[in-house]
Amino acid sequence: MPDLDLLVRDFVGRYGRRPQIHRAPGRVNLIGEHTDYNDGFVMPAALDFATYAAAAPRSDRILRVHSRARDETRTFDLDDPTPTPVEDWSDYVRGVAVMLERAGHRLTGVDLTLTTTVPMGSGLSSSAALEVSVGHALLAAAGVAIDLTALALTCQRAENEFVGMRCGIMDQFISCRGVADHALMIDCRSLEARAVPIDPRAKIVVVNSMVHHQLAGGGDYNARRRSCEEGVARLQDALGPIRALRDVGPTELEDHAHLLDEVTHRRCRHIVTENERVVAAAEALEVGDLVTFGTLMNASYASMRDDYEISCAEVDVLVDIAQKLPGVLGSRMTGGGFGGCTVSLVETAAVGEFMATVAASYRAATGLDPTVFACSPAAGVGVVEVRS
Ligand code: GAF
Repeated sequence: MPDLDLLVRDFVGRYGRRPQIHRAPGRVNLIGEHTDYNDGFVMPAALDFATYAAAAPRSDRILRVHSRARDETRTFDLDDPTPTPVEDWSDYVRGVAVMLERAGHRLTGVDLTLTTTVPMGSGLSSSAALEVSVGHALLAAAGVAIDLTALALTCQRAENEFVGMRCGIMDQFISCRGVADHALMIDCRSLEARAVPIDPRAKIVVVNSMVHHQLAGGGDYNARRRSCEEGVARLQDALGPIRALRDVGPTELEDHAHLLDEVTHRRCRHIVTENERVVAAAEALEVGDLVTFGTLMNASYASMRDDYEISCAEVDVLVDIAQKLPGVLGSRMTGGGFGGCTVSLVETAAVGEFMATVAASYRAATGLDPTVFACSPAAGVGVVEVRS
């Protein structure tokens, strides 16, 4: 938790009145990577790391937003007829405002100050935490009753259509609807979600590889998405009107592999097998079968590395170290990929030793100094009371 008194004092000093504070968490995904935009299944948990938006309404239609992390302020007019991205952090703020208005909400001007504890560019969904905290603040300032699933969809749209990153719904959904001490098994087609408790015999440990992860431009990420669309287009000829890779099973895919080029086949194989792994993993966690859950995490990683090709050399080293340490049930990269963080499920009694050993071994192997966090799943977006 950042110093919220300081955030309030900063806000009062800057804008001359008291704010309401909106907190939206980052996330770690336990299993189900790149399946969300294929209408499939994912299983993330919200984190203690969060973005905090201090906000107070104005009497006009101006949005003024200060980022404490960057020490920069931007001002937008909600009545600007041609809002244009400027390719920095403020696009997430403006994009959310634009999409909320397009969804039919009449916003009021707002003064905002942002602060965050989500490590940026580390695959823990700092962008969604920013979008959701701002969206929640803007709706509250306008006096609109907040539907959390609709807010998640609007924030995703801001990222897809304003920022230009064709992300799925996972990050915004978990930031809106996360449940403390639980992961969410989300069906990204129906948007139904069930909360699965994290077994107290194990802890989620996140390790930041310190290899920078940059998805905002969308290049490699969007290319993976295009491969999936290409796969669907080709398989449709044989399988009939399938809407997404969600509608294809592993056997069906193999039976029609000749319709796909080698790379597209591997991309599709990751998605269809990953969907099966998520379903099995949720069932395993629900019956307390942590060994099966961990084995599925390891298989998910192999598939991300070999078929989807979204890992990198340093993360391969980190996962390899983690998977061999005592008490580790499973370990994999989490998030969009190309660097960022790993997630490991570690027996509670072994967590202390794991945290020390994984850091030292990774440092020795790569010269990089990782950060390591033991995490307890947090709740989704909400207002935080500050008494001072
Ligand atoms: C990023 C995206 F934003 C998500 O929608 C998801 O696709 C994830 O990468 C990969 O699982 O975080």
